[in-house]
Order: sequence, then structure tokens, then C-alpha cells
Amino acid sequence: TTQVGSPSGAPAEPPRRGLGHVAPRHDVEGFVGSFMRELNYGQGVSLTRSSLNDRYLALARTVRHHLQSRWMAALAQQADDQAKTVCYLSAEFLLGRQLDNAILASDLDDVVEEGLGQLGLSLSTLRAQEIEPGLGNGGLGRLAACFIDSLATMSVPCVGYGIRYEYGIFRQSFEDGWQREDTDPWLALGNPWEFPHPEHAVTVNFGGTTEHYEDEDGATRTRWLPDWDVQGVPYNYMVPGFRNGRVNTLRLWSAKATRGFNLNSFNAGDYVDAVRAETFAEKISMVLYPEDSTPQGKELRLQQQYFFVACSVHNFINQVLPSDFDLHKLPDRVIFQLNDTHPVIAVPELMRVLVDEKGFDWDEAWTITQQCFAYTCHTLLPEALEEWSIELMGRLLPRHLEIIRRIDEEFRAEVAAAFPGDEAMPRRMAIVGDHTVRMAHLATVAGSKVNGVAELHSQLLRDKVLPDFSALWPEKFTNVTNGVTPRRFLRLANRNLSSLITEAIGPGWVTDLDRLRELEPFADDPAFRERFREVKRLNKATLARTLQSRNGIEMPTTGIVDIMVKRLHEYKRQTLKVLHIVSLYEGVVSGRLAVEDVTPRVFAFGAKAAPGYAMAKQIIGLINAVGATVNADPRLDGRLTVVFPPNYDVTLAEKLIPAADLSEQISLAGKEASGTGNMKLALNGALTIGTDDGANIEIRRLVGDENFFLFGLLEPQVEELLAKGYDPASYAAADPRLTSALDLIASGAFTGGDASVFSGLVDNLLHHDRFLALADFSAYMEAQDRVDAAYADPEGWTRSAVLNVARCGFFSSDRAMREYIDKIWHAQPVVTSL
Ligand code: B1H
Repeated sequence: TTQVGSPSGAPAEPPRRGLGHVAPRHDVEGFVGSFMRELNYGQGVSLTRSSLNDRYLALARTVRHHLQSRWMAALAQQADDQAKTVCYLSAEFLLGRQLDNAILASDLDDVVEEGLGQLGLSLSTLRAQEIEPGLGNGGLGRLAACFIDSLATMSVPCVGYGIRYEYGIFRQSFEDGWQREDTDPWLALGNPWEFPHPEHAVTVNFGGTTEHYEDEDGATRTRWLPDWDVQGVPYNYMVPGFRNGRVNTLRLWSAKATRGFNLNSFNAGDYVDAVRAETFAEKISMVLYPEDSTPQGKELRLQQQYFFVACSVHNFINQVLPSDFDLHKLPDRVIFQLNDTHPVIAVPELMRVLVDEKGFDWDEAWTITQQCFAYTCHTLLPEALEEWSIELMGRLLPRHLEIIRRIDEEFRAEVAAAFPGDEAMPRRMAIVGDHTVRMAHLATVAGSKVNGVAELHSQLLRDKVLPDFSALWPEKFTNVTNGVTPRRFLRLANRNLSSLITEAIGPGWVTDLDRLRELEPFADDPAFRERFREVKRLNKATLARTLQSRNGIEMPTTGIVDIMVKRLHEYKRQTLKVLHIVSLYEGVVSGRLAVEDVTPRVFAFGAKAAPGYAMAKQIIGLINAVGATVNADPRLDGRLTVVFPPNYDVTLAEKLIPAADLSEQISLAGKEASGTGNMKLALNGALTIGTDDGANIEIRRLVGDENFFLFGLLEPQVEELLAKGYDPASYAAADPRLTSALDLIASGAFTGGDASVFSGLVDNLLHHDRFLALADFSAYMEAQDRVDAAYADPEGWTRSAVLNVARCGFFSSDRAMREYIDKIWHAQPVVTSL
């Protein structure tokens, strides 16, 4: 028996027989033999004739053997110990590359390095062959990936449930500086990390009508007479804990046409049309919607949502639980965590299963259902709260609409009873509105708990988004501040810093990130600080090489590396960052600033815009136009460089973040729910310039004001300014640097003299500026001056950077998972017996 969650050390030697599987050898000779077998008999090629992809696949399969043997043990055990399982329902899992994480988790680094070396192969070449699964848009999807990593590392039983999109987030490229989108055929070269199980396919129904009938006892019951159906085929992925012998499962569903069905419904005997109709069913899991924060109410999206939660609920109840399980006890065995509103249709689905299929009374089923769900909200933007038209819901899911209506009626009666005389309240709180079903309301009514993702966000959720609900059920609302996995974002992404930390305080921090506190004294040690700077230098050089080979981008490795990486959204205010750059440029060109006084900086951006978000795409065009002009202007003496590598993804994040000196977290206060890039950057020793928003607030509190560059309006001040009437032009007029910067953009200086290209963007800033970029400009410029001054003192800067690392252990997703477990899930770790 291995004590799980143990921070380090090799796992105990597993038995060679007995659990019905053979454990692979954990040594170089064993590795080489296994790799060669995979290459020769798995790929069917000799080493000499093998392609890079052959070698990558053979390596991946060799490594995965080590996880698989643990996985089988974990699955067998899960059935035995009847532990409560966290079912994390999420439309997105932004996993990033798998190979390095699998090697790390199974403690194979040395074995792989040495074994490949004997064969004359290099690990770094092979790892570059992996295409990351981009099954998410941004923070929300990456959070889900961090959470399942932490649960596995903490030995908590968890199944992640999601969609196996055939095409993940689009590939971004730039054409003349404008974003272009291409598909992401991530599966084209084979995927060694997934295990399809077509024999466990689940049928999912859609459309049709409902019918009431009398059962044997004379009770009125309902059945759904659907119109069409598809099959959900599960693809299992291993989610390994960090060297603890635990492997959990991520189960992603792929849509497949139902055999035979099409012949009946879609045609009058035309075979070819029938086969063509398959694509209708299979398009359900074809593509990830690339909207971040602003979902479009498209029919296919509702189909996706119902598809994956229906498969998941069915899978857990009928395939994971034992066949004789008493469903009255369901809340003891499962919690379905709703990652935003995208999976909320699971609520009426569980009701339907319990009432229509398992014969439960309505009230009994509702009591169970309410205990089985909890809801995490990830946004405050009103336009991001999902609503579905009643018409669409009734057409696609008629039985679910009936169930939702009944939940709504009973809920409104409860509200009316709790607040007698207040007629507006039940109407405001209704789940079913005049034309739409409000998914956030449904989730809040059904969930045992509702949480926001950072303190400010949870507060605003209570006070502004769902005030009536928090008045009715104050104890339902809670906060769990987001976290990030230290395995991927520190241990793997920043091996240089990891080694330095481990040398100083030992390896325990990898699974107990609070121990980074032990680094605090080293902030005052000049020798340690020098080594810390050496780490940054190495990481900048690695980044420069990566950008050179990836995109032919030249990146200087001296000066401040100033990084803004996140989805392109007006509320995140990439434009404010651009205005800073343009202002510095304009200052030098106009003679207001002496070029020697400009602190050398590399401004690095990474950002995808939703394909339908015109203003976001304009801003991408602007960043590239400004970059091209600034980078080429000799008057700047190479002091300012803009780099904007296309297609920012997890793989690139792992290169950019460790090289950062400065982290840009400049959203309008009250708009960024949490942010998680802010945490990753601070943990990697970047100082933050940021507003009082999301998790920035908690970062600043932990690292200390003196190690953080705060600027900008506070959330209540934003409200106040908007209430009294915001006039952006007056802010432009009041700061000559802002006037000049806007004039320069409007003049066509970055577009070869064509003033029309960005006139809409500039007009929008001057006359609308929904996110108050101009109001915060002067404060932002002043904060950037403080950055320059601080950077001029390398020892002081490094001290702050070390303290950022030392004090950000709180932002481990292990801590976030501990809080979910204690406050929301009441699940337990299990001890894995090997
Ligand atoms: C976040 C989303 C989101 N909030 C709709 N909401 C989507 C909404 O496909 N859609 O329709 C996709 C994503 N994503 C982010 O969640 C927040 O903006 C971040 O502040 C937060 O850190 C992250 C994780 O909680």
C-alpha cells in the first residue's frame, strides 16, 4: 500500500500479477525494449525507417503503459470502495500537451532521457511533435484541466466529463496583421492518449413530443417520444496524479450516427441520402464554439450541451455505479459540478431519468437532484449569462422543457411564500422568462451551492447578478478562488526555476505549494537573487529561440519582458496596453521623450479573438500595425519591441510565462471574474501591473503592495462614473499624451497613411469606450513609470520577484480543490492500494 498524496519519491513497486495486468519495467532497459516493440509492432516500422510521428507515437505509448497499469488498479478499486465521486461536467477541457505531464507523473524523466539517448533520439524533438488538444477557449477550459490534475494528485475520485471535439479551438494566423482562422485537425496524426469504447456507447434522444399515461398503480406518468437520436461514444483519457499511483479518468463523448435509425426517419429508401444523414448526427461533436465569455444561442450548441450531459449522467448512473445501486443514496456517491451554465441541462436530465425512467416521485427526485449538483459561475458580463429560447428548448428537448416549467412553478411559489406581497420578486427570479429559459437561475435553484471564482467576483455575484437569490438563500453562496496546477505551470514549464526552488527548499512544494513560503528568506540573499536572474535570462533565451523557430520572430533578450496573454476582449483592455506603447513611441518621435530615457522593453501579446467579434479583430489588427511600425523605426534604437506570436495556446503559454518580468492584468475593475494567467505569471516570478479586479486583489494582498503595481478605478468608482455619465473624450482632452496617441493612430501613422483603417476603433474609444480605457489611461501611464523606476534597481526588482513566487502558493489548484471538497463536495481522498 502506498500512502497517496505523498509529495515525492518513486511509487512502491507494483505487483507483477494479481490485478490482472502486468506492470511495465521502470528502468532504461525495459523502456528501450518497450519503445522498440511499440515502434516495430505498434507502428510497424523499423527505427531507421521511422518518421518523427512514428517515434512520437511509440514514445507516447511506451510512457502511457506506466500510467495504464495504475489506471486499471484505480478503476478496480473505485468500484470496491464506494467513494463519493466528483463528476466535473465541463464543455471545455483545455488540456495542453500530454507527454511531458505523463512522464513527470510516472517519474520517468531520467529513464526516458537515457533510453532515447541510447537510441540516438532526442526527447525535445519528439515532444515537439505532439499537437495539443485545444478543447477549450481560455481560462474556463484550462481551469477544468487544472482541477482534474489536482484531484488526481490528491487521490480524490473524479471523472471529468466533456466533449471530444473533432476540431478544437481554431488555429490563428495573421495575414497583413489581421486574424485569420483555420481549423484545428488535432486528431489527424493519431492520438495515443485516448481509449475509445464504442461498446459503451450511449443513445441520446432529441425532438419529438411527450405523452402522459397511467402506470400499473394508476399514477400518471410521462414518457418522451423522441424524433431522432445519436450515439455518444466515450473516449477515455488518463488523468494521472503526481507520482502517487492514482490515475483518474477524463471521459469525452464523440457523436456517432445511430445505426439503422437514419433509414427510417430521414428518407424514403434512398440509401445514399441515409448515409449522408449520418453527418447530421456526427456534426454535434464536430467543433468547439470559439466564443469566450459571450455564448451565441445557437441550436447546435444546445445539442452539444444536452448530448454530453445526457451521456455523462447515463454513464455514471448505469455504468459506473454498481447495477444494484439504490439511487436514493445517489447524493452519497456523486456530486455533479457544473462548470458554468453550459452543462446545466443535466439538472432536468437527472430529473427525467429519476422520474420517467426509474419511477421516482417528483418530490423525492427533486430532493435527490438538488443534493447532486453544485454550480460555479465564471462571469459577470450580463451578455454571457446563457438563455435559451423556449421555442428552441421545446423543439429540441420537449420533456426537459416540461420539467423546467414545473421546477420553475414550484420555485416561484416558494419565493412568493417567502416574500409575501412582493410580486416583482418571483418574476425577476423566474427560471422561465417571457421568451427564454435562464440557465443561471436554473443552476442556482438546483445547486446545493453556487460559487464565484475570486472574492470580488463572488461578492458581486451575490450583490449584483443574483441578489434576490442570495437574499433567499444566503448560505447557498460561497467563494472558491481559482488556482492553477503547479505541476504543469511551474515544475514542467519552468524547469530552471523549479530546480532552483528545489535546491533551496526541497521538492515538497510540488504538491504542497504553500511551502514556497520557505523561499522568503532567500529574497534577501544576493547570491540566490543572482541565480534567480540567471533563470530569467535562460528562460528569455529559450523563448527567443522558440519564437524564432516557430514564427521567425526576432525577440531581444534584454530589457523588461512585458507580457499580456489572454483572450482578446474589450473588457480585458488590450487597447490600454496599445495606448501605452503608442504613447512611448509618439513621445520619442515627437521629441517629448529622450530615447535614452526609454526603458528597453519587449511587449509580448498572445490573444485569439472570437471569429465573429469584429472589434476584437480590429484590436488585433492594431497591435500588429503598431508593432510593425515601432519595431522598424530606427529612432527607437531597438528599445521597444512588440512581439505578437499567432495562435497563443497552452504550449506557447508554457514558454512565454516563465520568461516574463511583468504581467499585464489590466481589465476594468469588476469585469474579470478571476483570471488565472495572473496567477501563473506571479508564480513564475513576474511582477503584476494590475487593476483592483478578480484575483489580482488576492495576489496583491498576498505579495504585498510594495511588490505589485496597482492602478486604476476601483469597482465602486466605475459604477459611480458610469452612473453620472462617462465622457471618454473629456479624458482624452485632459491628458495631452492620450490626445497625441489617439491622434497618431487616427492619422494613419500605423497604416501607411490610410486614416480609415482604425477610425472606427478610435471613434469607439472617444465616444463609447464601454470599458473605460481612457478613464484609466493616466493612472496606467503613471504605474508604468513606477515599473520603469523599480526595474532600474535590479536587486530590488529581483527581491520582489522572489517574494511573488514565495507568496503565491495559495494559487495552487490543490488548494482550490481542497476548498471545493470542504465547502461544497464533501468528498474524500481514497488510499490507492497498488
Ligand atoms: C470565463 C467564460 C466563458 N468566464 C462562455 N466565462 C464561453 C463563457 O463558450 N462560451 O460560450 C466560454 C467561456 N470564461 C473565464 O473563466 C473568466 O473570464 C476568467 O476570469 C476566469 O479566470 C476563468 C476561470 O474561472
